[in-house]
Amino acid sequence: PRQSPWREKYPKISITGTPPVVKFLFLNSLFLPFPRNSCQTGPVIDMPVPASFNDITQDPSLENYIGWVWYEKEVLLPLRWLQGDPAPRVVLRFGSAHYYSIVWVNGVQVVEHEGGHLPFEADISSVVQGSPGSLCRITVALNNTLTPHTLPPGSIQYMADKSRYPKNYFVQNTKFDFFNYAGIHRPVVLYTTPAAYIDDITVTTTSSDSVAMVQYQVSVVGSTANSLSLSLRDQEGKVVATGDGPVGELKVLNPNLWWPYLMHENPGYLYSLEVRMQAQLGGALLEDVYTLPVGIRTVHVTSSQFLINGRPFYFHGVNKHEDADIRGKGLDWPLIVKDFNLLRWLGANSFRTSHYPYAEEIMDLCDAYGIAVIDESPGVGIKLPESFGNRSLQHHLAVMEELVRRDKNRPSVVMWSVANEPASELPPAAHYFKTVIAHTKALDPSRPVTFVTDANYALDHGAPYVDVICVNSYFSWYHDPGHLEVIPLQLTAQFENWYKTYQKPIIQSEYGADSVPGLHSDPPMMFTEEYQQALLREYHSVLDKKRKEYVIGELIWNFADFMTNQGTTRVLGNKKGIFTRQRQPKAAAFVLRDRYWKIANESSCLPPAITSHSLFLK
Ligand code: GCB
Repeated sequence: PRQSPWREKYPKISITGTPPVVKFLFLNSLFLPFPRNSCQTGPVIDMPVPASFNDITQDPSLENYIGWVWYEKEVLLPLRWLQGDPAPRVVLRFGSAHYYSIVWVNGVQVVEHEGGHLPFEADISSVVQGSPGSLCRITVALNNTLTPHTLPPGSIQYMADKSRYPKNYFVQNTKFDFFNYAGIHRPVVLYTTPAAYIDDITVTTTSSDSVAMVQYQVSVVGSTANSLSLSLRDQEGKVVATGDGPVGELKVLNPNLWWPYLMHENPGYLYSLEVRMQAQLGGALLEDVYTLPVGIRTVHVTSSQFLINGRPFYFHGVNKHEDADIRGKGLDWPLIVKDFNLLRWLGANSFRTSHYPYAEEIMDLCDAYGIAVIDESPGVGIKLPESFGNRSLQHHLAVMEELVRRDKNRPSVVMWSVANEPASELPPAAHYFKTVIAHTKALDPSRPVTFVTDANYALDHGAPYVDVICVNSYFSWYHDPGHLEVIPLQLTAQFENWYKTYQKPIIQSEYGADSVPGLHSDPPMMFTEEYQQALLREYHSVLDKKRKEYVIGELIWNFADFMTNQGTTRVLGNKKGIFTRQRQPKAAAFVLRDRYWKIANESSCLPPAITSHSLFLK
């Protein structure tokens, strides 16, 4: 159907995640000053949203483009969004855009946002309500430049040597190992709320065997005279608890707990919390209803264990990337669903959102399937001394606020990771990580906090503040390449040194080897499928000893091959995937699959006859 002022085409945000329908035009108007008039920009090209712009055309300058790009789209809003007394609130929301965004509606600036990977939105009611029936123009200016104070940080290097580089030549340097894809990466939606509306809900849960408590806090904006009622339904639709008011506690008898995949025959159990608000506004009675999925579970960390619902949890999982052919970091439903099927095929119960927050659509499926998540901020590659200063710190705190606000109610999120492989051996890292971690804990006292380190255990200034030590190592790859025989000694020493120093549980948060699918050698040589398998097996034999003590998890680097900057150690990207970028298994995937199912079957929580096939489909 075609849209018209009487037909709603742009879906209200729905908790089930509506596939995107908005397509933007990308305006090829680099470096034009703004505000500007779209008819002055010259030729435009079609640019799908969501997608990275880099790989969409045949133009190499767009692939590696750094600077401002413009998107524009005209839409018609349904008349009923623009009328009424009071009229509804109309909101324009971006799931994420990389990196710095300025948004105008009908030429009026409505929002500015710094940072990719996280949502932002603008109340555009006053702009659109004046002109019912006419087109509404949405314009976005987006800049992907990374500086020492962005997250992730980067730096622009001008090449002044005129004998070697053209005039004004510069490159974007980064200290992370994935392609700096840019564009409007996640769905853009328009939605309405009543003029008085539910702005935020916070839910935490506690439980004993037969009783659970769901603590809630609701904030309403737009009215002070309002009433709130809450009801919690189980998966059969039966109301199991009710409450009222902005703060309170719901009591659930004989709760169905939220369990991770492979830890229970019915993982990912979600209740549904319906919050209903009524408010009097200027003689009108307004009602807003929001339904939040709620998983009842607890998380605790001891000196050697990670407990979910009081039972030891071992992370047998992966690190991922949002990355694919053509669409780059653009959200892609078929890929998302394929990846969850592969995770369950593999017997993986967890992943880390290396190295930035993933799409809400992905997180929804983690909640529903019981995949435990270490939710990582975009704090990757914090290496420059100036990136530990106050300006960077303040931005990092703001990013943690956005991330916690977005994901705090997700049962799948069992730990926050504030950074990956920062230069934590630098003395300013102590104050920096103490502050970021304390702030994150203040925002969310219910979850442990970590960051992922590759620093020497004796020199790391951030480790004193984490709840769990997450350590990355690449023995017999970046160190002693080709020497698989060093792994048992070096990996054992790694674990023992960290544990002796901190007496905190440890996750092997990365390990792995590149392999080019189809390359073979016996004895194994680097870059072959056999070498990747052999390296994994060497790591596993040490992990098997240490997981009986204080090692609480292992996350392979990486789930799938992914694109990086070009360089002498990267052949069309990083090849440490156990799946190719097109999601076909390499030999290592079968090694890992055998291992993960074996570990899952050891758990006393599982029925004995569990097989990969019986749990594959939920
Ligand atoms: C790491 C990084 C990760 C890289 C990986 C590698 O330590 O955390 O982002 O991709 O090593 O393969 O070099």
